[in-house]
Amino acid sequence: MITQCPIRPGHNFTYRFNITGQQGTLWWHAHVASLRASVHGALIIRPRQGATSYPFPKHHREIPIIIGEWWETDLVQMAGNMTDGYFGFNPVAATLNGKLGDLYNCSGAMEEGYVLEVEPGKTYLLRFINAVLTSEHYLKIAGHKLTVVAADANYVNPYTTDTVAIAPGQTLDALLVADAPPRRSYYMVSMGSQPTIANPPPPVIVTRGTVQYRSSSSDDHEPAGNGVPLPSMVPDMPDLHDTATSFYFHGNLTSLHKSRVPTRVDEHLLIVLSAGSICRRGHRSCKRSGDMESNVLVTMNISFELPAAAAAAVTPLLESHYYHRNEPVYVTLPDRPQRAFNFTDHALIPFGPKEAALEPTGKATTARRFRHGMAWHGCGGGVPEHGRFAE
Ligand SMILES: [Cu+2]
Repeated sequence: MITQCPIRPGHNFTYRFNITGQQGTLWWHAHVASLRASVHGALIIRPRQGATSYPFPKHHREIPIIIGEWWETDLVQMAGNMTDGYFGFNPVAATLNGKLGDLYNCSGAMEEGYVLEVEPGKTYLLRFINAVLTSEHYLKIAGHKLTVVAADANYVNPYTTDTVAIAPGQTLDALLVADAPPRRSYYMVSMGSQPTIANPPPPVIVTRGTVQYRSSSSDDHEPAGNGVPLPSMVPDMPDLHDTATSFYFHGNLTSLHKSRVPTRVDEHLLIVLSAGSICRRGHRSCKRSGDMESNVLVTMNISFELPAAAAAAVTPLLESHYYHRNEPVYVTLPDRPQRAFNFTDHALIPFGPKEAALEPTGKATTARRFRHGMAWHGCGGGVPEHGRFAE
């Protein structure tokens, strides 16, 4: 509903677009309701000059690895319920390239896991995509390190780590050198982190595949010593509620290219990513803080409303902007949050009446016009109390 109406079932749509200044991994996905959980795929942008122009050591093969989720919920209905303020939905499992892995036993037998076959001594470019709906994932491969070389189709200064943190929607390209003893296999584990400790706790969503070494001579596959095969090596995962690992991981990613920071600023905006509430059924006042009289809304100073609800005709936002300028379809995205307070002070807002007073917000179909070439300074922050929306 920004640049086009949804593609109807059985119809198709061709996108033609220029890719400028980006190389690496992106992904495509459905944007209706929560359908992106199951309708998605990798989009790989290779350098036009060929493989020799990668700014990192040569790799033998490249392999996309999509972290996904298994839902047993109607994803369209779920999005409707979330719009209604009900957020109690969870996936039942995670997947690596569509495979559940041996931690799951859905049909009476251990589920198949994703297998990454490698040759000793070779280097692999793994293109990780986090296609889950809301969870950041911690991913580790036992006995191996990963060197991150790109994030979201931008090269980064190579960063070597044993744990990668990948936010929902994010991509990371990382080099894996197959340099571990080849006689055993190694688990690749991906686990959804939980920034806040909730009551009741949501299920732990974790999946695993294996890295296996292909041998040149048959005796490499012989079990070690007394005939018992070595068990797959398991990585030590970060704590489920550990947020520091993600903080340091992302803090250590720096762009390979020098970026030019504008020295002149034309407009200042204070944009707060937060959660507020509105009263149900158009009431002016109501009980808040989770009461059923109000709905929870995520906001960027204001919450988003689909243009269909604001205008009589269903017109994508950009189209209505260009062709129907006089129709009051959208309002300007506000410069500041509706209520200002110390957004970083945990103690300021206990869950209760004090928070209820700060919660009221609004929703609208908003657009903001910027002059081409102008610089704007956006200063933003999240509200830690609403950790469930921290993504
Ligand atoms: Cu999207």
